[in-house]
Amino acid sequence: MIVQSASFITSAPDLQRCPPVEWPEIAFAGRSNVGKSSLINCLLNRKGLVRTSSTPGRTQLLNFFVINENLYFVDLPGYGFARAPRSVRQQWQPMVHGYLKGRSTLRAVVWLLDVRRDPTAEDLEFLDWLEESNLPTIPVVTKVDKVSRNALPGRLKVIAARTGLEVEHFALFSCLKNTGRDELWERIVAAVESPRGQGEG
Ligand SMILES: Nc1nc2c(ncn2[C@@H]2O[C@H](COP(=O)(O)OP(=O)(O)OP(=O)(O)O)[C@@H](O)[C@H]2O)c(=O)[nH]1
Ligand SMILES: [Mg+2]
Repeated sequence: MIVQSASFITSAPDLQRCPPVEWPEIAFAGRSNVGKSSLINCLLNRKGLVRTSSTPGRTQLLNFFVINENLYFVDLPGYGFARAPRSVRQQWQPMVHGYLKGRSTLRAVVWLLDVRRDPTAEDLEFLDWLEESNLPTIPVVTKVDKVSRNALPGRLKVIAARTGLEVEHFALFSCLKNTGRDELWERIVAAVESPRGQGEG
């Protein structure tokens, strides 16, 4: 994918205040601090476009980016940030679930897991919810630069076993090394081009 233009459009606090549906859309979801914003910057080749942070809970709204004037990326606030204020945690589910369920142009959810961490109960709960909602999901294991080549297959096995997904199903990614960028773009483009499957009625 050649990214000719990429820019931030707006932050929305809920589905109603999202920008008008105009283009196909891809959302990025996962635990706080898993690397969603970094991954978007890497896909777009724009280092500082999306704000990243070592402090979990950086992203608290639905952040819209427009790519090549024909595609939206949506950086979602992460879940599982225990130290976030209660008010933030209580808003998360209606905001994120409401958006994911209600956005007619959403083509897929890119769902991230950290290669070093075993998927948590919250990860599994979110995956279950995606499956129940019939939302096309592109699972990604990110930060693969953080484990050695030898350790990687073992980590992937654990992650696959816990999630019930096949190892081959995961796209592997590293923002640091630019690993997996082309493959993930291919899967995103395929999702954008295919009409939404079941669940759309
Ligand atoms: N080594 C390495 N570090 C990464 C990678 N991706 C992200 N990080 C680091 O992980 C931390 C969190 O990254 P973010 O992209 O801000 O994470 P996020 O998922 O957007 O976090 P929230 O907005 O809090 O939900 C930052 O310190 C990043 O530099 C990667 O592929 N490799
Ligand atoms: Mg973020």
